[in-house]
Amino acid sequence: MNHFWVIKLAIAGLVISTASAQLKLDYYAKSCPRAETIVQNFVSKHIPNAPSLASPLLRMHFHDCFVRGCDASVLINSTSNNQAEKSAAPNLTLRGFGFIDSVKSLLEAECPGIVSCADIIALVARDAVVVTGGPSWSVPTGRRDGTVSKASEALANIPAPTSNFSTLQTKFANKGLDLKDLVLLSGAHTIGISHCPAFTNRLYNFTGKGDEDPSLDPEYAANLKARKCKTPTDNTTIVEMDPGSFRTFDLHYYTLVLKRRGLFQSDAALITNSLTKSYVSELVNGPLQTFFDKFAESMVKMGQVGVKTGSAGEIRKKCAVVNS
Ligand code: HEM
Ligand SMILES: *[C@@H]1O[C@H](CO)[C@@H](O)[C@H](O)[C@H]1NC(C)=O
Ligand SMILES: *[C@@H]1O[C@H](CO)[C@@H](O)[C@H](O)[C@H]1NC(C)=O
Ligand SMILES: *[C@@H]1O[C@H](CO)[C@@H](O)[C@H](O)[C@H]1NC(C)=O
Ligand SMILES: *[C@@H]1O[C@H](CO)[C@@H](O)[C@H](O)[C@H]1NC(C)=O
Ligand SMILES: CC(=O)N[C@H]1CO[C@H](CO)[C@@H](O)[C@@H]1O
Repeated sequence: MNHFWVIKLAIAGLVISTASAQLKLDYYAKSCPRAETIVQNFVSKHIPNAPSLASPLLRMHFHDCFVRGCDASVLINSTSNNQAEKSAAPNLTLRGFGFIDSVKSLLEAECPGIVSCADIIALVARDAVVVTGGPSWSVPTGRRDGTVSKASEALANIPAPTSNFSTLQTKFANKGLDLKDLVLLSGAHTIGISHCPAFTNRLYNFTGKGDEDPSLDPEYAANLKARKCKTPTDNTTIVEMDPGSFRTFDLHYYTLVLKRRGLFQSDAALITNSLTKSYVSELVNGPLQTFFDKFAESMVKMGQVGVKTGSAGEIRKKCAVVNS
């Protein structure tokens, strides 16, 4: 074999090994052909009866992907010698673990040991968005489940609601996501709720002088203090992030952000940078379908962050514990 062919074969080998580290559409076509239908049917049957679950199921995919890649590490229970991601502050308010377990049971009954918990999270997130009136998209599958989950890594990788623009930019860039992805994925806040502690600093003591965050619409701040987070220590009241349409996937979140009514500093940060600010305006002024298409693209991108494929990781039998 001459030099030329050795190089060509080496390149082909590289291409093949990268390709095998990728997800693909309809990965379960042969191994579990009804998998996606089973997930979709379960979501469309149960979410209308428990509409408040759609949003945390979408958020779960985000939290999963930002820590060790989309490998269902977010689902692992803590043990006596390990504080898992679940026990980290950002996860205190995650919900929907039982929902994922129910889907997993159905899939284990259909085809044991085949469908990963990580793929279930990605499929459920997509199908939950659809139920709220949002876009649908094809979810590349073939993720494998990780075996490690650490609370400290959740804290380090998931942006806090108090994050400023540069922190958001960095934390997204660390996952291969750009500023458009940041704007589009923040659009997930068009559905769901927050607890007061994620933003009470903006209402009561922004700089340690008993002041409000000047970047929050003062009328809205007054309203939140009078009707929602009545004391600085309230940790139980919930607040709609997109009041008026918090169960509908629409553009209204961005309208609020432009009106300085984004609930978190991280929402407000989107208009502190000229590029992201103009992108927010562009989305608000564009057709809903453009937001839907772009959001879907960013979800697919987020869903590929650090995925484990091939023989990496495992297919967990129970999503909350690694296989023994
Ligand atoms: C840009 C950085 C982000 C920050 C700082 C952030 C922060 C937060 C916080 C603090 C909450 C409220 C939790 C609570 O108090 O109950 C929340 C809720 C939520 N987040 Fe984000 N988030 C971000 C990006 C995302 C992304 C990328 C997604 C999904 C694509 C997402 C989806 C959601 C959803 C759907 C909820 C509502 C959850 C519910 O109703 O229980 N967020 N987020
Ligand atoms: C953003 O927040 C980080 C972390 O708190 C801080 O170090 C940085 O100085 C802030 N950047 C700006 C521009 O305020
Ligand atoms: C605001 O924060 C400062 C500094 O942390 C603290 O000394 C002060 O007591 C707080 N004020 C209120 C009203 O909570
Ligand atoms: C809320 O605050 C109370 C009193 O400070 C505390 O006992 C409780 O654990 C907190 N709950 C949550 C969900 O953080
Ligand atoms: C994981 O933890 C939850 C909450 O503590 C518990 O209900 C569930 O049974 C645990 N799952 C497994 C498989 O141990
Ligand atoms: C859903 C979940 O697992 N929440 C946990 C978050 O962390 C706290 C404190 O470690 C646990 O008590 C919760 O069970």
